[in-house]
Amino acid sequence: QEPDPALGNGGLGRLASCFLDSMATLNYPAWGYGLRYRYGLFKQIITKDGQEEVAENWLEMGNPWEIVRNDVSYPVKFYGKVVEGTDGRKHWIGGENIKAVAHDVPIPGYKTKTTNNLRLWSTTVPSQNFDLGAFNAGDHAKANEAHLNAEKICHVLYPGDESSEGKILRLKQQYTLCSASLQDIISRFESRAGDSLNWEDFPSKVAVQMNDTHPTLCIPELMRILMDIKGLSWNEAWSITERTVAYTNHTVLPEALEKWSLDIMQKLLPRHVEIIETIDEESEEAPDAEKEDPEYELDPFAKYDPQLPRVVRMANLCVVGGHSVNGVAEIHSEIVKQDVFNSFYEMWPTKFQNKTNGVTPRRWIRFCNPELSAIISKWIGSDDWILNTDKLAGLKKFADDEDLQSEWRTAKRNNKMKVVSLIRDKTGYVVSPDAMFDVQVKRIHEYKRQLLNILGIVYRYKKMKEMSAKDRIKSFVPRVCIFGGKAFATYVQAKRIVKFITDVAATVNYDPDIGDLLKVVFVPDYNVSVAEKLIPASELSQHISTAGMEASGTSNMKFAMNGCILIGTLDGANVEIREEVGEENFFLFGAHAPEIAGLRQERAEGKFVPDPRFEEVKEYVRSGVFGTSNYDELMGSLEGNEGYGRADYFLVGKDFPSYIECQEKVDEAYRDQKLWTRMSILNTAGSPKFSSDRTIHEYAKDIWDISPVIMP
Ligand code: DL6
Repeated sequence: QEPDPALGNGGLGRLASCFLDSMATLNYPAWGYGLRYRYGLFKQIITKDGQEEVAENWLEMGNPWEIVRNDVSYPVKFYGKVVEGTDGRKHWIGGENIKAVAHDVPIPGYKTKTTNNLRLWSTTVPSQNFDLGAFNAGDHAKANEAHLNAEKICHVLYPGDESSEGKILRLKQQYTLCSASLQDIISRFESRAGDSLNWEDFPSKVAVQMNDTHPTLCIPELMRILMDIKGLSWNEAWSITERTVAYTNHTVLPEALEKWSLDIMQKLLPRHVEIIETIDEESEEAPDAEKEDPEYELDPFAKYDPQLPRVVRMANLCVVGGHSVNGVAEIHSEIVKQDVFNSFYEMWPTKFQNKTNGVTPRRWIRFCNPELSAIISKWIGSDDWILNTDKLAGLKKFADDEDLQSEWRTAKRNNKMKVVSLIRDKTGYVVSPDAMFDVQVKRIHEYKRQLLNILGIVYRYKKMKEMSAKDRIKSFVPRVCIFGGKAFATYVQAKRIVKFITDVAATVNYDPDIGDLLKVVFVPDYNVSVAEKLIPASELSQHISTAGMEASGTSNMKFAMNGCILIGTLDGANVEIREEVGEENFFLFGAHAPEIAGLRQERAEGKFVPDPRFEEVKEYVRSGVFGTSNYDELMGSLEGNEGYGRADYFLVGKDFPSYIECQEKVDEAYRDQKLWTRMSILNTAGSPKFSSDRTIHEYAKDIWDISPVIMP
């Protein structure tokens, strides 16, 4: 009955959850660290004006799954200054002092006694910081100031960072996570080593995997602790840090690669800036091959534009400081090597690896789809597949078996019935379980191209309206088109897309000419619990990002495992899913990654000639069919109208014709239910690779150098 923990944002955090499940199940001695956000990101409410955000108070009723460890807490400092002590060491003194307190969430493995730990930090003040004098003098606000300052660090995930207060808060969050977690790791290392403490052993006992760049400060923080507190030399500390820390890159979008203002960092973390500057100087010995591409030049500081304030590029620091850098799908890891971090790659080719993401089959088949799980176990002959997904391949030989096909369809239909109720409860819309369930659920982002999907739906609707009732029924397969996902609160274009989808729904769903032939639904507040219902009920799912922009995607894997057929571009893990399930069981469309730069150039030069069907659909939207909202900004952004956007940067117009043609093939395939069920079975049978167990074995072997430890 408890709500979902509001600890994450999208695929990045959910991947970490799957990894925790796999690490425990496979008996790897590995912990997760994070912040215990009181309100998470936000709760999404859909109104006639689009998305609204309210605080997500997931801890309102307490959290029965955590153990508060008041005995495990660490001091964390901000601001202050650095002085050199008589001992020759640097001392970071003064400033603001807070305390991070551990909250432990046990992560039990499946069919093993191993239970690992997810340690989440909450922030408060050391008790002596309560200003009793001010309180008794009636200045309650002043007395509470320190508390509020400390506690707000863990109030929300991704606090708005347009203001400088917001930026400082985010940096405080990142540093709190790194500092408290490293102090915790080091204290365990020291207490286990006892009298035979030898810092040289540290990298063979500890591996720190930085999940994207938010924990980058682990690098200077580990250096600081080793040098300033434990008394090691720079060279000793650097060698230990480098061998301990590794980095996973989860995005190549330039705007998502974190850059921190040196000014802010200097004030908040003066000792860390000294350390980063020394790392920078040392790394300058390496050849600077990046002159033509200053955005990604080697050193962690952007010096290329003297007009701009200096920033620290966190990803560069991770690459310099870590012993391993990995992308999260084959195509993404290639882009990391050949493009984003090419000069680093040329210098340190062996540092770069690929670790294709995965998802846990325990949650994403066995738990969320019990009916399909029972069918799989029956036909494979055991439930071993839950621990060994390779066994799923055993379904292949039954793909055309009529009995399996009939059981498979019944399970899908029952799952669809549950979603019919969910949709009615959450949106009021009544949809038919006989229609194809076509789903796109993920964060709302221009590169993920929900706009391409909804414009495809608008095109379909327009064609339906132009036909006689008889032709309409003959020409189109009935569909329920389901969307879900949050737009970041300050991402205006993403919020316009949400509003547009709900406007289309409000017109189409009440059109008596259309009936059950087409329904459009936006499920509010998409989260893991909603995904657990939608994914098992889906028949077609959309993974339609501009090629090269989605690092991996993980819901694509969950859908495929649950016998849902994908329509997608050659991007992220789609590429590998298509290879595994067979190209005839995947609906492919769109431009390929190596073409994208050229296509953008073509647009910029005004050489792109849009398909007449794309012009037609935009015109239709502008004609006001979906209400009086002004869609000029949205449609204008697809036209290279400089006033509105970046000349269809995400190439919706370019891919539109191949997308709608591909959707026609989807209809055709769905009409043949035997063929469709075969494709569905082969998707499940082709998904063994996408278990996070496989991914975790690879991290353990290639990066962490650890083996399973079976608890006695
Ligand atoms: O690797 C997990 C997940 C990928 O599946 C998605 O493709 C990718 O977009 C996501 N990346 C991020 C990066 N975020 N930031 N900041 O969320 O990672």
